[in-house]
Amino acid sequence: ASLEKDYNDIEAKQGWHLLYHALSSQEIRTDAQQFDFTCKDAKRLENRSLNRYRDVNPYDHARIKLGRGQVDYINASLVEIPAARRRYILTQGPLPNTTGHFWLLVWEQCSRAIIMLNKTIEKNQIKCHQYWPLVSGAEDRLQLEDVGLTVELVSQTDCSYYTVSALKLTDQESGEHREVLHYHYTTWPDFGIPQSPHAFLMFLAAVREAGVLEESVGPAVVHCSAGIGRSGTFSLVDSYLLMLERGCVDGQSIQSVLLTMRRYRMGLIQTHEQLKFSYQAIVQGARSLLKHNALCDMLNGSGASPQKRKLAANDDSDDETPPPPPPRT
Ligand code: PTR
Ligand code: PTR
Ligand code: PTR
Repeated sequence: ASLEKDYNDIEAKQGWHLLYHALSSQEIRTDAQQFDFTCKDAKRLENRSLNRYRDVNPYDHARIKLGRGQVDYINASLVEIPAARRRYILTQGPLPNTTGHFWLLVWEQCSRAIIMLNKTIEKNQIKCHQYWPLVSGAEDRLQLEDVGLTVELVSQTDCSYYTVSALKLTDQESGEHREVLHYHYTTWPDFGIPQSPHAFLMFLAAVREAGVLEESVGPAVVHCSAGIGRSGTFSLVDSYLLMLERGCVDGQSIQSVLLTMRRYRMGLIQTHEQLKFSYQAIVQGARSLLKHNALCDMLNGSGASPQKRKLAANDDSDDETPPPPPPRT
């Protein structure tokens, strides 16, 4: 209830823009003294071509180092939210020359899933390399010579606004292989928001149901183009809802959790609309929690087929789900 009150208060004051910018200056003011917020490794000459954007870099203290191979650098950060007992790897969309590094990261960190929130081409520009195979079968597998891995498409399920692929990642040296799930949200523009909180929550529930965010497996890899705007929105909503589910919010506001997450990777959430959307998704997710006790139950029962979820996603006004917060402008 206090969440909704917070939301309505900010909305009544048209306060999203102000709040968003206040958070960004607070990020810079309070945290610089406490943490080692340098990005020295990202700025090394030999690593320059490994960054997609010159202004989006991993902090040294939270960057993930690659083990084997010649390069230990990748633009990726380990984001931890102890209160939610969640960890994610947030990273940029791979470049042609970092695709091997990306898959090595997935292999070495034992990630079970990749959550991709962008399209490879947006506004007529390449925003991410086509780093996974689109055609199934061993003949069409991706060979990553530089890191000794191959990636094969095993199966693919289209759920209208997102696609789930099962990929088989094999270590050439040992012959060991693992399944990695690829969740691709295909309708979330950069610097924009998903079509509705409900659609987003359905996607989140599908990811959760697969168990790939659990503590018992390696952290999921979450990326968009820069790995901060959309990836930050996804992780904040998932974490805060989890804190509500576990009853361990303990007075922490959504803003304070976002600020904590920004200590691990800069710039998480890129616009005031994304911030507002995060609140909407959390408020709506929390309402269904009150009714059903778990987010997944809101989505027409656990074990629902992707097709059933798709149908429900197109119907934002179904009886099960209370009306969303006031529409965005
Ligand atoms: N953005 C370029 C690409 O996508 O290919 C690569 C690039 C990387 C460009 C880093 C500039 C970069 O920053 P700097 O000029 O600081 O090396
Ligand atoms: N588990 C998925 C399925 O059953 O469709 C996809 C999958 C199947 C993934 C096999 C990897 C697989 O390889 P292996 O069983 O040899 O690990
Ligand atoms: N300097 C780039 C820009 O402003 O275009 C960096 C950037 C690009 C930042 C995309 C965020 C972006 O969005 P996302 O993190 O959602 O891919």
